[in-house]
Amino acid sequence: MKVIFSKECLLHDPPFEVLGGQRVPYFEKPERLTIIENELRSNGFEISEELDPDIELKEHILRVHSADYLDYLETAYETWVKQGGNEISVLPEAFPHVNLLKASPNVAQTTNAIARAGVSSLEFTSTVFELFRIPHEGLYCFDLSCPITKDTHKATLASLRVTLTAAKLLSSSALDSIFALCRPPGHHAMPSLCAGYCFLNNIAIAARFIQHTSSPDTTKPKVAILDIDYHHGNGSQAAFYDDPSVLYVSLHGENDYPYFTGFTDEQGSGEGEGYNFNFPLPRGTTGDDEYCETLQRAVAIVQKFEPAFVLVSLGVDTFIDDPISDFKVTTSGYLRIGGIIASIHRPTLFVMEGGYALESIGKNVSNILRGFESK
Ligand code: OKS
Ligand code: ZN
Repeated sequence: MKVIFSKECLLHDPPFEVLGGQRVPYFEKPERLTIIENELRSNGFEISEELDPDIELKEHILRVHSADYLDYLETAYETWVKQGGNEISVLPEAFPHVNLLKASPNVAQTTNAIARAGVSSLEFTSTVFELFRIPHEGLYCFDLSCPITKDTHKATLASLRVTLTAAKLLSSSALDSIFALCRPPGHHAMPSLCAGYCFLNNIAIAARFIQHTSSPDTTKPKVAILDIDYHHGNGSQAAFYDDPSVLYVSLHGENDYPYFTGFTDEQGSGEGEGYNFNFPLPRGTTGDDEYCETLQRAVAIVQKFEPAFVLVSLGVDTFIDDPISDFKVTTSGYLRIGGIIASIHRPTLFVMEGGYALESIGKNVSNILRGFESK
């Protein structure tokens, strides 16, 4: 399997995050990628650092994200520093609650950079915003895991370019699979919100990219997103919630981050009803057998949809020793997981998401890809 990678993805390197009520070293580290890169190289994978320079990122980003959010990501660091913020990172400290917005319609009009980072939760409060005619600006984060450093946006764009280069190669050639080895990850990012280490939703943008760049005389290809990261991809789910041309299927830890989404009764809306499937699995007990059984059911749903392409949100934070997650999948379990995904028999784009057990992350990712290839 061909692997696309870029060293620019390593530039995002915040020193800390706030997790479980504590300041801790940032889990989503650049080393994650270099460890995977090295492991894949020693397993004989072909790794290409040649990115497609012709893809107009902005045009494709705007199919998923809002223009004001993209502008924010581009300028947040500079504005923050100009206003006297520390030079380490932009990190919000205040999130106006929906009830605060109701009581004070001017809350989003602040020009203070600290407030702009946190004035937030547009996705949850957009109706309130419309009701009170609050301008949709400055509303960009819902947790404390997305510090924006000097080079964050550069790394984020590289991450997306890796993904879209891979998507283009897959959709324009006879390849049956390809892996976008990239970070920061994407599946939590919403139209106007960063969260959970994610800034731009790589896989959602890739799905739209494939649909919009496919040959005009064929019908718009159906795309399935299979999300095997430990966490629910709230951003990917939301991007296609009312769209029957993109199926979203996720397996994830029940009652864990991002907490407010990923329930079984989230099945899509309007025309998209019946094209969104969530499989929350119990924390603490879900191991290889339980996981693979549910994955088989998820794969059957994908097969029935008959997608032209399958996009996999590849997280290995389902691993037994992952420091922030609670499943018990083993290194050899990932071989089985790769094999089950291969049984869909469709051109498949793997996009890197989470996974934080540095000692095993390389082997775990490599096993998914090897398991896929050996079927
Ligand atoms: C809390 C965020 C902690 C969990 C982030 C999970 C990131 C991930 N502020 N998503 O797939 O791996
Ligand atoms: Zn995750």
